[in-house]
Amino acid sequence: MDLTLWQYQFRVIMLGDSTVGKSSLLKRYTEDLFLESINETVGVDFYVHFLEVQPGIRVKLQFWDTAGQERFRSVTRSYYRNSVGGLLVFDMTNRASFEHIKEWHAEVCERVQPHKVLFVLVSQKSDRDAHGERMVSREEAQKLAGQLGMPYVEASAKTGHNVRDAFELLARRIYQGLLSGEVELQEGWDGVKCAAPQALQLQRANLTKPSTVSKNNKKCCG
Ligand SMILES: Nc1nc2c(ncn2[C@@H]2O[C@H](COP(=O)(O)OP(=O)(O)OP(=O)(O)O)[C@@H](O)[C@H]2O)c(=O)[nH]1
Ligand SMILES: [Mg+2]
Repeated sequence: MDLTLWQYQFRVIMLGDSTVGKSSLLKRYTEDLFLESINETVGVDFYVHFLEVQPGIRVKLQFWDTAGQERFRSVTRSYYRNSVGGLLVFDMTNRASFEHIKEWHAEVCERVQPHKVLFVLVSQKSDRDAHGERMVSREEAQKLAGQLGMPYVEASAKTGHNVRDAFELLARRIYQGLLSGEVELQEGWDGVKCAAPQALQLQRANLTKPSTVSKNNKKCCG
């Protein structure tokens, strides 16, 4: 079997201040590696991972790992528009990185209109909570995620805690958005690619069809 075969391709962007651990999250997810000293990202890096979102439905996840440093902002901004999903990352031991999340979110939303990016909020470096270094409580981060309308996950690229969950929660959210019509394929937009658009139409139609099970039940119960 050709392992590069996919039904869908989702483009996902990593966003958040410098040193929060965006590249480390991606390294852990795609290579199961963690490096204590890792180079800062210069401009944008690129990662790929394949995921089965449901049996038989294979998705190619293309990640754009942006540099958190302000001096690269004009480069990273050019990647917002063609992203369907984003991981908004802060470091739970760095209060300022949490306070900047609203700004990252507002900046992306403003620039992608009329498109929409689906997000997950990630509180990174959860391994440091055990050492009493947490500066952002779960409750306040959850409250912010609620206000911004996105799920919240606490993760550690160092231990691997919840890393897969964070990425896959986002991938499944995008897939559900596609099936429900919340996410639409559009000419000239590269956030989502679909190998067989007719198959998607069929899946959507099947979802909206009244269930035959309930019909049968009615008949049987009279
Ligand atoms: N303790 C701990 N350290 C981490 C974790 N994730 C990343 N780090 C460390 O944090 C530092 C910065 O990590 P990066 O992944 O380069 O951060 P980044 O967000 O990609 O930074 P930019 O590329 O500059 O935007 C490195 O020294 C990592 O080893 C984690 O989960 N726990
Ligand atoms: Mg980086």
